Amino acid sequence: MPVKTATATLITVAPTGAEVEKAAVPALPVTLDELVATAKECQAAGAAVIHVHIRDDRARPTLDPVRLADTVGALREATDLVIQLSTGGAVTDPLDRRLAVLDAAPDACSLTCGTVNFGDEVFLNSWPFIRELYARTQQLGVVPEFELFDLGHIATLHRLLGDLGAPAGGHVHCDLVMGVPGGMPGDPATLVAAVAALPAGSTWSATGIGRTSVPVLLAALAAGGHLRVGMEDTTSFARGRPVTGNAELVARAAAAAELAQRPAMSPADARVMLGLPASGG
Ligand code: KMH
Ligand code: ZN
Repeated sequence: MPVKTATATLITVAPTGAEVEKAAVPALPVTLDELVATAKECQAAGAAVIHVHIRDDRARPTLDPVRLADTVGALREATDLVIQLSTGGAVTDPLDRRLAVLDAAPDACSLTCGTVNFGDEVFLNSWPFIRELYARTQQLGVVPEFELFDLGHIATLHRLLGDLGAPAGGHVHCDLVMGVPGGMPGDPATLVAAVAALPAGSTWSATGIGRTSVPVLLAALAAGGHLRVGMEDTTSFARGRPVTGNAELVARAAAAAELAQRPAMSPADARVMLGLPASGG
């Protein structure tokens, strides 16, 4: 069975991330109010999933458990989006804090399947950590999205599923994160190679970092995949034109999906595809 091609396009928005500085990009949503406002706009523009990193009062990345739980509650209250918390955090976050993200009871979480050079830093994901995080998602019923920054991460994903079995919800959904300096390049040939290596029956999205964002978006649509966009991944809408807000990235992705004859998927349909219950909480 090959990887699945859908008739609609799941759009995930990654609005904040851990790397972009608010001082450099004032449109970046960093407060809870800004995040909720962005989430509502992005849902209206066609997003079905939100990939969440949070910031502290000084706009620095944090994995504070109370803030995470408050964020999940506020997003549930204000939107129908599937709430996916980042367990990747920032490269400086300790592993125990990253494991504890699941205690905030999100619908879903990111789960990166390997270590990768990350610009001048290292994004550390050892096999024991990946295994422990995955086992916790299974125990707590949090649906993982497997983040794949390199082709070797796909081999680790196969090993993980072989060792520990199916994820919560029973469905494997992956996200190809392309164009990170140190990871796989964001080009069509690499995307096709990665998709060919994915587990049978899985679904996948792709995102391209920085200037690879539009080529990866177009390649993903052409190859039958889903999309992730957002200011975590790119702060430039076009050459010399900064992003003014996440919703315009979602709107562009939704328009491209429409053109590809696979319009944006609703949050309710995303829940069905990902194996989530009909409503969160
Ligand atoms: N901020 C990166 C170090 C994830 O969210 O799971 C990791 C990252 C992946 O963004
Ligand atoms: Zn992230």
